Amino acid sequence: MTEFSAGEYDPDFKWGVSTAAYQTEGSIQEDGKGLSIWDEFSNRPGKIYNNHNANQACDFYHRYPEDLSIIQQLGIPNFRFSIAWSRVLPQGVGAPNRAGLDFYDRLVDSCLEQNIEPWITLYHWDLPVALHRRGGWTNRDILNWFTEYVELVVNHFKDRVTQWMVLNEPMVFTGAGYFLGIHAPGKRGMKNFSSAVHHATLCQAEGGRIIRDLHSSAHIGTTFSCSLVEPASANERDVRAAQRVDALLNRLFIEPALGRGYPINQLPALARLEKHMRPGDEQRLKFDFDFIGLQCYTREVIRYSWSMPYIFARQISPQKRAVPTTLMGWEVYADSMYHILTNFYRRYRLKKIIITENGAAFADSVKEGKIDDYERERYLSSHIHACLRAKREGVPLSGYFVWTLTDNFEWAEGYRPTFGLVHVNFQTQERIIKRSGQWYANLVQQYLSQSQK
Ligand code: IFM
Repeated sequence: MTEFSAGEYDPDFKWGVSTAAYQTEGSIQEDGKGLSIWDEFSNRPGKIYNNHNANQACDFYHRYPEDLSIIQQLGIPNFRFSIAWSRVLPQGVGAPNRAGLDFYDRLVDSCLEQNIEPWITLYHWDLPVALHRRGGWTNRDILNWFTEYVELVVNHFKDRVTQWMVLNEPMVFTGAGYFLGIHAPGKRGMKNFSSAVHHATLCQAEGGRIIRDLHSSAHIGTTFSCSLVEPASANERDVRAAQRVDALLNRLFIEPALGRGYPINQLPALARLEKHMRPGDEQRLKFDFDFIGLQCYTREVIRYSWSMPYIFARQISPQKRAVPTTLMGWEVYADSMYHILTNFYRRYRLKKIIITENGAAFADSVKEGKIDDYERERYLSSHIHACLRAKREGVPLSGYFVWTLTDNFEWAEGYRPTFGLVHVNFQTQERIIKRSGQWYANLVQQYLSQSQK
C-alpha cells in the first residue's frame, strides 16, 4: 500500500482513469455512425497484430453503465473518454447524428448522476473516413471541419461538462499515421507528416479558442505524449542526436502553443513545416491552455546514426540494454516520470500539469476468477511516487489518470497488450477487477480521506 508523506495532500488533486472511443466502444456502424480511418485501417488484412479489429472492442457503447458502475465502485472521481467524431458527424461535417449525440448524453448524464466528473477529449485519432477522402490532416481545410465539429460538441455539452482536452498525443497520430504508416490512415513520408503536423498544431490552438469562446467556465487542456530522452554516451554526437529526438518527441507540439514556434534549431528537418505556414499562422498556433496533459510511459536512450533520414539518431532498444520492459517492449523506468515533470516545468514554467495517462501492459492470467497483477501495481505505485515527488518539489501537478479502465484495443498491437485495471474477456465481455484496480481504488480513497481532514 502506498503511503503518502505528511503535508502531501492536495484536496483539489484529480485522480482518474482514461479511455478512448475507438479502443472501447465497438458498434462501429450502429445508430448511424459513420466510419473512421481506424475502422477502415484495422479491417485491412495485415495491419494489426493477428488481424484484430475494434468492431466490437469492449462493447462500451452498450456496456457503459457497467463500466461506470465499476468506476463508482472503485471510488475513482474522474473519467476521461473521447468523442468519436464520426459518431456525432457521420460525414465529418454537415448533418449531426442525433443518436450519436444521444449516446454521449447518456454517458455524460450517467457520470454526473454517479458523481463522476466527465473529461472529454475531442480527438483521439479516429478521423471520419469521409474527411480522410478529402485529404484528412494533410488538407488545411481540416481547420474548418474541426471548427464545425468542436462547435457542435462544445455547444451540446457545455451545460454539463467543464473539463475539455483538444487533441490526444498529436505526435503519435501524425508520426505513426502520416510518417511511418503503421497507424491509420497508413500514410508515409515527410510531405504527409509535415502537413499533418502543421494542421494538427493549428487545430490544437483553434480548438482551445473555440472552447474558450463558447464556454467561459471550461477548464481547457490538450495532451502530449512525452518520454525522457537520454544520450547513450557523453559523446557529442550522441548528445546532439538525443536533442533532436527530444525536439521531435517532447517539444514539437507544445512549443508553438506556447508561442515559441517549432523547435527547428534543435531539429533542422522540421524546417519543412515552414512550407505550410501562411501569414498569421505563428499567432494562430498559440493558445493559453489552462492545463497541459502529459502522458509519460517510458524513456528512450539514443545514439547517433547516419542511416536514419531526417533525425540521424536511433533508439537503443530496452531489449538490447537488458532492462525490464512491459508487453509493449517499453522500458519500465519510473524516474522518467519524475524527470519529465521537472524538465517540462523548468523549461516552460507551465501553470498546471495533469498526467492524463500513465499505465502499463503486462501479461495477466486469470486464476480462480482473480488477476493478481503485481507487476502493474508496482509500475503504477512507482510512477505515482515519482509524480508526487515532483509535486513536492514544486511542480504544479494537479492530477493523475491511469491508462486505462478496461483492457482494450491497443491500436496496431490489437488486444495483445493489456493495460486495464479491469480485465475483459473479449469472448464473453465479462469484466473482472484486477488486483491493481483494487489497489488504485484504495490509494485514491486513502489520499482523498486524508486530504479532507
Ligand atoms: O493506448 C494508448 C492511448 O490511446 C494513447 N496513449 C498511449 C496508450 C498506450 O499505448
